[in-house]
Amino acid sequence: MTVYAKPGTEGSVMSFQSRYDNWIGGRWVPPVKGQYFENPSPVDGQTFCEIARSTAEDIDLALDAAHAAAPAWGKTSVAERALILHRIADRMEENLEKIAVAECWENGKAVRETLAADIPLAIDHFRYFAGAIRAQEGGISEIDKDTVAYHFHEPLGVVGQIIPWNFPILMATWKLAPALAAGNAVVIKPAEQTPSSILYLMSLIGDLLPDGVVNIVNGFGVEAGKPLASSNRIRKIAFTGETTTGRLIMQYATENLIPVTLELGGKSPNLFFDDVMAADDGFLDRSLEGFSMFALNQGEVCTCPSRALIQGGIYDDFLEKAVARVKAIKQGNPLDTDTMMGAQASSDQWEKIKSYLAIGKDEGAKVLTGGEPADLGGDLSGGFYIQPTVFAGDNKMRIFQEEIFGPVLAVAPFADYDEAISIANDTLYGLGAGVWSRNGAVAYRAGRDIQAGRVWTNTYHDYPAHAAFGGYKQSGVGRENHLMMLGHYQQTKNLLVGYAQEAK
Ligand code: TXE
Repeated sequence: MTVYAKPGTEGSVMSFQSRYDNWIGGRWVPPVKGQYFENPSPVDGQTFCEIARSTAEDIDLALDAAHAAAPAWGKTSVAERALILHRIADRMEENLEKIAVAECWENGKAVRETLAADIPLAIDHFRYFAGAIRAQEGGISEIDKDTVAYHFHEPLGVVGQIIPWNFPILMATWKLAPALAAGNAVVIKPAEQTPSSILYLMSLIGDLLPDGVVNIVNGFGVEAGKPLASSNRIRKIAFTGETTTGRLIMQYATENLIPVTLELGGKSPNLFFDDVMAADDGFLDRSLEGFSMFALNQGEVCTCPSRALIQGGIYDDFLEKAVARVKAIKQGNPLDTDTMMGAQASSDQWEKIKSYLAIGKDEGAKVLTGGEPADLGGDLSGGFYIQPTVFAGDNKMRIFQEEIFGPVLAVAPFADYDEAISIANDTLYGLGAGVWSRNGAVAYRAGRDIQAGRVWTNTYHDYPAHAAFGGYKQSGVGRENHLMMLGHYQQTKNLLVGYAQEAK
């Protein structure tokens, strides 16, 4: 067990600056209006730095820098861009512990996850797209014996990106790596709840990129996000966040006729068929682990398996074991490597989750465990903690239909396969799902019948860079990760060439 020291205190592996300006054109640039906002850590509720509160003027400066950088960056060879992405990955790996502690302190998530998952996945993402861009090929169509159509991938130019607070570094990486690999210059606006870990990262890797290729402008949604998303100086906008905000982003983009990728909310079902309890072997244990995944990252995951559907024949027995498993989740100081569940990312999110605990109780759902905020006492008493909570109810309840984005699970039984699929699909969302069964045919059919962009089968919450990720229905537009992501950051140039010497 290791307990990391609080950033900036004696023995800590890293410290934040007390104030962060924007990162524009390869240097720190104060906000034009000179305003800053406070950034508290959800671990203890105390402000640890202040952040540029940017407006349209700052977005314009960042767009100027990006436009100045884009032509040259777009013309670099793919080998050169790939090398830079590899160098970024290497630098991050050398500083993994520091970035992991920064991410933990800013977001409240457990350091054992940032060390083992968030930051290693981010590093691998740069490496994956460094390889992907070198392997990408164009195409040739033979129109007739003298005429050839060549297809080239060209960058879009300058792109805008807006990210949320649940995985600050990983979400930045999911957007930056493919955009940069494809040769675009970027203006990115982090979430106001987690503005500093990406700036800390830039202080480590900023020198590896040409000036202006990546620009980071912080601030609030309407003040800084909207001027970026609605600017006619970007050729694409990529967004991750709430579905209602995604709708606005699409409206802004419509005005400028630019492509949009949206990664939005979810209410993912996790299905447990009777046969998971056929024997008390490793498979059952794995399924119980899959059940408890709703609490990973404090439930602040767009694919959080927030609805568990359990077949009638095993409902009581499986649930008894599963609830015991949830009770064993160790909640505590996020800087302690033994801690499995940390703090919710912000006081607003904490309040939202508490309101859903009340809603669930009011609508008659039964609390099987948890159901209250958690007071961890001592230095952590000002932090934003919630007990991992399991409700039993039915799929018409609000706690089954609305995205809570916290460690709150809603459980219901199903009688047979058809009912399982019908409940699973009875949602506005379609981002993720889980299926647990030893029967390959059932698992395969369920995977195809559930209307979601990602269905995990006998596993959950794996995020490899080379598997496509994105939503059906109200969960989004387009995909992230995987080679196909490059296409969202490129446009196709067709050269149609006639080689005939004589007149036609
Ligand atoms: O999201 P917002 P919030 C869900 C989750 C959460 C809820 C609210 O249920 O409880 O959304 O979170 C920027 N123009 N998800 O309020 O507002 C904003 O500054 C341009 C799911 O944080 O969508 C931030 O950078 N930008 C989700 C980003 O959008 C605007 C992850 C996300 O903020 C803007 C996060 C505007 N008008 C929340 N308004 C997931 N799918 O993973 C806001 N922003």
